[in-house]
Amino acid sequence: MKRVALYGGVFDPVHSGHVAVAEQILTELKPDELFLIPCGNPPHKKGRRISDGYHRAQMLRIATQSMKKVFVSDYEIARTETSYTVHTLEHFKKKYGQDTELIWVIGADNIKPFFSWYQPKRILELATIAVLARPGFNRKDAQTAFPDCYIIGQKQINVSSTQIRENCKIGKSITGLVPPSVEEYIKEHSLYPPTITIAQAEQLVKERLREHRCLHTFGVRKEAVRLAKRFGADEEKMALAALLHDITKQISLEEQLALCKQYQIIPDQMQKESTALLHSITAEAVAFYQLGIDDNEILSAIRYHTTGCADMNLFIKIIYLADCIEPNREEYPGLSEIRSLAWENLDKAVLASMERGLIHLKETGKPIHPDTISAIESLKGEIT
Ligand code: DGI
Ligand code: FE
Ligand code: FE
Repeated sequence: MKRVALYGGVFDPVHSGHVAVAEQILTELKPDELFLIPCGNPPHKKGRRISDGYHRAQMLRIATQSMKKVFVSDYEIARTETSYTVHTLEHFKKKYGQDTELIWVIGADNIKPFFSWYQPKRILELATIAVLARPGFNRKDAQTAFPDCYIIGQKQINVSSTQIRENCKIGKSITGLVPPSVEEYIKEHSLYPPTITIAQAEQLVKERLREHRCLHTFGVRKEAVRLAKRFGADEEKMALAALLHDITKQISLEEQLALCKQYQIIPDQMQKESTALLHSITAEAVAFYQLGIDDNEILSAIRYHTTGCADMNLFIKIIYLADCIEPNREEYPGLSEIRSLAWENLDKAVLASMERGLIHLKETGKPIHPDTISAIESLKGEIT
């Protein structure tokens, strides 16, 4: 019977420990093929933004290029929706048919969580589990959970992707922690740039934005931090989001489209035609790829500061609102009402401000972006 082993992970980035595990899977399980499967990239979740799937897969290819029988699967990174293990296994089952044994490799720390994964029973119908032993690992735990499982004796390698990213962020060497070719790739694509400080962000604003826009940006920062205090959000994170929200506002549409191309972002038709919509998308990309910001709350606040979106978090709401009511904003009908409402009821203020924006768009004959519509509908649902 043909045997195919599948080893999934975030691989941001792949490191020497992963490579050692892959070697061990080959020597201990002797599968006909081993697939390394980087997971998809669920956008705008809380926590850290994962690097682009394309780069994570490329690093895996480079790290394992000399290993026979090892392949990298793009299946999960190519899916836009969350990819559950069960979907991946169905995919491989279809590809190889009933006569192939699929082996799903998990870490020992995943034995308990496994049973709260999506459709664990189906997973066990589709695949045999292989558990990576860790120091302090108890064989019985694995065998009780999965009676027919394989156990792979893992060597202890003290390296983690987190450590690698953190080293990169402070300019510390990662030599020896990743294969040399991966180190080269990380440098070449500056995958983990150092995170910009607030002082550096202020400087960047002054360099990239003309005086009027600078004043606006510093006004947004002031207002956003005030609202962060009022509603209990992290003030430093809010300040960074505010400082960077319009960082690409004064580059041409052509340059903005070039940034999209560079970072493999596909804008929709409306965004392609207007810097008013595109600048928030390119600002997010610059923050992530060039300025080393990987915090999803900051990134999503930048990304949605122009239109809003469904189910906005506190950061998105505050940056959206601060953008509209900052002290240097030119007067518009309803501004003072929205300003006083902001202190009392954030949601109502954001909604009022969005509805005011909608009137303006209708008056000027601009098309309404679907995110603007979802934002308003979603917020109305939250308020009532
Ligand atoms: O960048 P700012 O000027 O500080 O403010 P912003 O990022 O909120 O951009 C405001 C511009 O975006 C304004 O010209 C209107 C435009 N805009 C906002 N929502 C939509 C929109 N344009 C279109 N076509 N559709 C929208 O839904
Ligand atoms: Fe803007
Ligand atoms: Fe702005």
